[in-house]
Amino acid sequence: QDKGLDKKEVQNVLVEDARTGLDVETLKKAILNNLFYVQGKYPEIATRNDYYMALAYTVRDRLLQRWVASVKQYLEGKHRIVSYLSAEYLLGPHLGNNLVNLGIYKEAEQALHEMGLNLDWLIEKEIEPGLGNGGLGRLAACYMDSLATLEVPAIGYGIRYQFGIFEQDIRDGWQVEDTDNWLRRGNPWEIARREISYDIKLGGYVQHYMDRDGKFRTIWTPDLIVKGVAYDTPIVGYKVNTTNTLRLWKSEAPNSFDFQSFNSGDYSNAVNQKIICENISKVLYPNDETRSGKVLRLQQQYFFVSCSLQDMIGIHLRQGERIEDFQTTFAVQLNDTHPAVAIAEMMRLLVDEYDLEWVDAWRVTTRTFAYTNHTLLPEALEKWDMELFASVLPRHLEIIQEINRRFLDEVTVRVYGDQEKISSLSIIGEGPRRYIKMANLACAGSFAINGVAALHTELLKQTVLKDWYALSPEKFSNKTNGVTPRRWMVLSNPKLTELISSKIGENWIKHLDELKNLEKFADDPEFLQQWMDVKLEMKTQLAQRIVNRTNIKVDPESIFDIQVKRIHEYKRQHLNILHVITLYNRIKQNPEAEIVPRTFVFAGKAAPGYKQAKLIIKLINSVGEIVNKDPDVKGRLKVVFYPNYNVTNAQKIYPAADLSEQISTAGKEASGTGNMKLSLNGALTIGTLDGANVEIRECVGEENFFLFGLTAEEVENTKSDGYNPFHFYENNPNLKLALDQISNGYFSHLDDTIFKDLINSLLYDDQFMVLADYQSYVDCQDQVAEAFKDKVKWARMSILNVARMGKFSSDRSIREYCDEIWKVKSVPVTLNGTSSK
Ligand code: CR1
Repeated sequence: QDKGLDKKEVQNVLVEDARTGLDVETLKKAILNNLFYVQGKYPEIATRNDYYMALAYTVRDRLLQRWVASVKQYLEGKHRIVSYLSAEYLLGPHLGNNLVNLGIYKEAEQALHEMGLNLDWLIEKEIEPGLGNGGLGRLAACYMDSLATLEVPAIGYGIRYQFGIFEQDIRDGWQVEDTDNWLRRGNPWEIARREISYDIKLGGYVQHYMDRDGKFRTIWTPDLIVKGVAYDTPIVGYKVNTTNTLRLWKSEAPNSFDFQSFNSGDYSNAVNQKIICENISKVLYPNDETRSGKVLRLQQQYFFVSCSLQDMIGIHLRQGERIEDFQTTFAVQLNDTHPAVAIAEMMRLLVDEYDLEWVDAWRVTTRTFAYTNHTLLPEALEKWDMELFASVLPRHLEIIQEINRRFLDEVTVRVYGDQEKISSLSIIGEGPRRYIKMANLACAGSFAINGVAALHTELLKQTVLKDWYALSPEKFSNKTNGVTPRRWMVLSNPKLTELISSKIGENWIKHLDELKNLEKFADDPEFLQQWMDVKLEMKTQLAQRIVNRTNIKVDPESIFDIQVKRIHEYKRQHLNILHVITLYNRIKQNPEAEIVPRTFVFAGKAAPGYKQAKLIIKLINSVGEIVNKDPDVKGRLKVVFYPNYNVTNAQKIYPAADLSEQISTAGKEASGTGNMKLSLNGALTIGTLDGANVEIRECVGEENFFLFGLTAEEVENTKSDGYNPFHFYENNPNLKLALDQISNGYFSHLDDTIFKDLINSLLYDDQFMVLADYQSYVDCQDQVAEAFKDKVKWARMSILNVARMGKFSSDRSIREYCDEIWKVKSVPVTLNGTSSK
């Protein structure tokens, strides 16, 4: 026996070896070690990418150590695990974020510096995984960060798309899409778990028979089987050991795939089958808040949901638990309806595969799932044509019909046979073609339903889910969205982070409410000056990027007026551009007019099939072309469309914003999260009473928020009173001039056809009340300009905004989900006897 050996000593030696140590010297050694043994290079011939990979593996080793400790700890006790089901995760680059969360950013910077390298260059080498469209996917990523930071056991499940959201280029002012081959240089952040895989059936037919014991049995004979393979990415919390798993499924041809028997020696057909299998996780659908009734999309949804549920059941049973108690091991959150087929799949697994009685299976299912709704837009509500659905998931159609039959039986009594209510609650829609309503499936099968901002939840209860609310009010609650201050402040805005911490310490990074301690410095002249200095520096950096990327020179002293988000009519980028044109016309009418210099920055992708959104991009660029080069303007106005908006670019843009444009038609933006990130980075908001704007304004104070426009209620009333946009056009000369210029080709080399559809839809339909809100918006913008003239006062408002944004941390959101929906507790993970760095 090695009695003389001090066990503690040995442990310390082991963990401080080159694989896991966190000090500068050890990091240096580890980087070189990985450069040599993973990349197979020595320093003289290593490329920048080799060094990026060496550093990434160095970081990954440290993540793995915590990951293993987390898994071990989770399996040792009995803890309820959060399972987040999301078709999208918009993660953003990992390297910088992992360095921040491990608490070794400075150390890594120093280590590289001593090796003659620069951390920023390596960070810029990373291609971000763009596995999401916009807010919904980014929210999932912020929530994964907060779950780990709050030490909550959690697994995120999704799809490992080989191609994420398209890359956007602008050519001749138009959006051009290019494929996003994000895996082309490999991915050091994932671990392929070849041993974790499941077979997924698709298509075919169903047979029922009675077995010898008189029990009804079901056999589903598919016409295709695909295999889902797990790819795991560790998600480490901020300065804690907790490292959760993001498990993304890749589709492949199954092992047993045998082209001999499958198609008697038809080799090319066999290859085709392989391609069909791999196609399922090939590409992310690039639509945001619109649905596409494509078979492949339903296959994607079912594929990842079935893999995930089979995986969870395996984890549950391996703990020695009974299948009937599944809900004690997992709380499963449905991120919108994209994974809602999980409710039918859970029933299938329990009834067909695990032999539970229907009522017992339904009890387990309805104690497992909770559903978050992310939009009120009717075009986003997922509906599947019943025949199409049956061709992909024949067994699930039967199950949904049975769920619906039992459900409507119960409901009929409760609504006293009110046919209108019954058909509104039915999971199956009637009409010339029958269809399946995924939101209704989600509501029927979930124990909790939530919206993503206070106003949104109220509108849900009053409109789209009205009858559901009447039926089960206790299921409903609001969970206002939040964003992670780690990525959106510490990583993206280190200067502001440092300045804030110099006054109030670093606690705010995990307890964002503590930002309120900044309020007492809002009148401190030195602090005000430092605040303005940081903002100017960030603006100068963005100006440099803008000129590099677009050749447009902008003035860092001007107002940086920023609207960055997906391009959509309801978000009203065209309202913003009408204001630009209005300012331009003021200058043209009087070149000496007093105009506070502004730089308008737009960024965002349009769904490739969304014509009006693409036209809006073209309009922004066309107006920019005229305004930016007009000598009368004397550089006072600049319009920039920054291409390829993604997480990487967002991190560079937010810190430089003075003004945050949150100008959606009231009642349309469920929450917004860009509004939170911009305000947290010191921008003041101009916005409508929509989504989380309402709560942001409540927090920052109405005197620090530029409010305009109709309320959600006024929008509805205006519409039901017979809204006539043409009336606004005829009666407002500035508005008329701007619209006429667009249609006449003033901004498009006299081509008077390009913007016709856009203008017609504004003049004769204007669903999103652009014309109704125009004057209120322009007036409000005039107040913005006036306020900006007093730089110190503006800075004071900016500080107060930041100080009062504490509520909008995703930590707060996740705490609410944990306490009120999931009923899960944190499980601190210890490493060498401690639970945090
Ligand atoms: C909403 O439009 C919200 C995010 C996250 C979007 C946006 O207002 O902030 O979700 N909805 O909750 C969406 O993508 C499919 O619906």
